[in-house]
Amino acid sequence: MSEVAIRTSKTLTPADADAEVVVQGWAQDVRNLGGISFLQLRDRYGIIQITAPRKKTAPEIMEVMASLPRESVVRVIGTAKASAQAKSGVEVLPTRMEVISAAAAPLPMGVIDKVNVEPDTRFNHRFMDLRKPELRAVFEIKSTVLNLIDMYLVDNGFVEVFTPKLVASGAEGGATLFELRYFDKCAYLAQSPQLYKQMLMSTGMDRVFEIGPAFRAEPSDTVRHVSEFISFDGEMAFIESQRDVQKMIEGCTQSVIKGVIEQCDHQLKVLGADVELPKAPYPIIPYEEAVEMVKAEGMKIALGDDLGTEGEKLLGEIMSRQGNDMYWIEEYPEEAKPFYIMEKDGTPYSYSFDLDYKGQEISSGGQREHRYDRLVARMEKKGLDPDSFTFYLEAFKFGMPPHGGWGLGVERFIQKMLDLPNIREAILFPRDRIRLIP
Ligand code: AMO
Repeated sequence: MSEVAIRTSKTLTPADADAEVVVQGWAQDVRNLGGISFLQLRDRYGIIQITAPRKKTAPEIMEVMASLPRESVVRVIGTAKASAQAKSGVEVLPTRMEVISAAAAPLPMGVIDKVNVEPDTRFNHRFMDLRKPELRAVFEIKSTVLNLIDMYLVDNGFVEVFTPKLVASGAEGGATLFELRYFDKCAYLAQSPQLYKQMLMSTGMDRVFEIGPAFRAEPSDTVRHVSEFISFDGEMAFIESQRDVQKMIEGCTQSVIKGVIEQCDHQLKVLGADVELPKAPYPIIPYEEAVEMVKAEGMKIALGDDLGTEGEKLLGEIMSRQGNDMYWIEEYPEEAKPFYIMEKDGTPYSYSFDLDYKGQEISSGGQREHRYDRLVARMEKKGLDPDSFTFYLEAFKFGMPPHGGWGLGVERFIQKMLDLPNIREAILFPRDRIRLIP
């Protein structure tokens, strides 16, 4: 007895002609035309056409096909036949058909229907939404991005670490902290690994990175804010200046985008996305200059003000006209930056930077204040109580090298790389002010 070969839409080819094969997937579409029935069977990679001519097919299979609800999971055993009509050049004539899991009707939303479905309906039934190949492609690309980040950082001597997500104090301002009960204490969900990655700089582990969830109680309902995102953080000790940090991010983002272009050809096609490698080195725009640039384009802004979404977008347009998709904005006013950023003495500025991609901030970082007294003074200046940060400050008292680092929002990076209209398209189950389910 010949063995039945398991095939997917990727591995079934005209070379299988006349072989007995087994294929399985979701019944995307069934057409019963009297003398012949067609089933479009969808799997991870695409579509397999099942063709059942009445004269050559067992009556019980014709019966199953006549009443098969769309999106049911089906296993088909049959004979592969070369076919000029089937897109892949091959179809399967069924000899057995098993409905493994019948789908209820009506479906909460269509998978192939071209009607515009409201985003809320899509996200409410995300498991069904994600049956669309172009939506799943984003997550295959995201997985490649994370893999490429890992490889680049490990190649550059970084150690991957995991810091607590249940924490006693926040690093990025009280307004966006999620508070929760932790036994008999109050705790928070980590907004970033900031305090921990810095503490690690005093251990001798001089290059660390972390890719993990970060939580922000963001009240703003925008296309680039969510309350849970994946943060890619790095911290490096013994830096000469923030330039060392910028060089690392630049190398990493270049390597990742290049890798996506090389490895995700299929996914990019399915998505209809055209990814271009941003021109490097990325131009560096001092904050003061950035303000002048957007002012010259008519924006009302004064030195010291936040560029805001409007300023970032406008700057993105100016930079895009010059052929630059990625660029740095650096040396922000120290007042606008968190306590851990080093001040640029004798100026109102700081050793800080943002990395913007097509008019949107995707990363920020800088050189840290590693001198204990200066750090405590900066905390006090920001209205923070150093006593609530004792565990962190202690690491600066007993030998802390100069250091710097960054945080990069993985979904914002992917959003811009793939030109997705909303950050939520790069998150399987997004969380925001109104969404906690599914
Ligand atoms: P920052 O607060 O700028 O810096 O955050 C770093 C990056 O994280 C992403 N990000 C978000 N993405 C989606 N939704 C949000 N609500 C959200 N908030 C932030 C952005 C942003 O650039 N500790 C510092 C980093 C450092 O200095 O090392 C920090 O967290 O892409």
